[in-house]
Amino acid sequence: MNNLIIQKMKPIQGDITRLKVDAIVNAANKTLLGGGGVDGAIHRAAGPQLLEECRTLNGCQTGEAKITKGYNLQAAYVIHTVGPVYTGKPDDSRLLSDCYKKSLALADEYHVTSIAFPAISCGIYGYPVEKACRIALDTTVSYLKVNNTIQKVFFVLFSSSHLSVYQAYLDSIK
Ligand code: AR6
Repeated sequence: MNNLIIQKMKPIQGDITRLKVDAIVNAANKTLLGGGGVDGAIHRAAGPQLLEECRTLNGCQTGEAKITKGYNLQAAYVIHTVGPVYTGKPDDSRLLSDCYKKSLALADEYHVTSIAFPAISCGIYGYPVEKACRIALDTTVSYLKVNNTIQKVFFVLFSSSHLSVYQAYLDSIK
């Protein structure tokens, strides 16, 4: 059972803005009006229409997700989610798990079959990647066990060290 699910999940190294998938996920902030890191890269690649649509959304709470079109991206949709700023408190993991759950549920609602996640909260928001990786992968496995629309989930890591962390954890839960 786990193996069939895990075959749908693929960690890769690269730039998420270049991926040909139905939806890419943005690690945004509560304003949804752009920022640094992957958020800045997605807005640059999608073009100014993305910001225009984001302005109509009235922001987003931590652990929630909202969807827009992808504009100049290869992806049809961008799912914007707001990860927690890492504090070391129990709420961190719940909120980070919510980001994955809510993003996957929104993707399903829009009949998305392939989706790509960055390492939400692992940059500017300071979440240790070893901890965040377990939450990302465990939450996705649980979701895919009970929802069959999404066929492929990419985890797009910027560095080879982050890729190794993801690959090792995925191998350990096979
Ligand atoms: N493709 C894939 N991963 C990337 C890319 C890319 N093009 N660019 C960066 N990363 P961060 P956060 C990695 O800081 O921690 C923004 O200003 C990066 O190496 O983008 O959730 C928002 O507006 C790291 O591993 O997101 C918020 O204010 C991961 O993506 C704040 O940053 C996430 O790093 C959100 O912080």
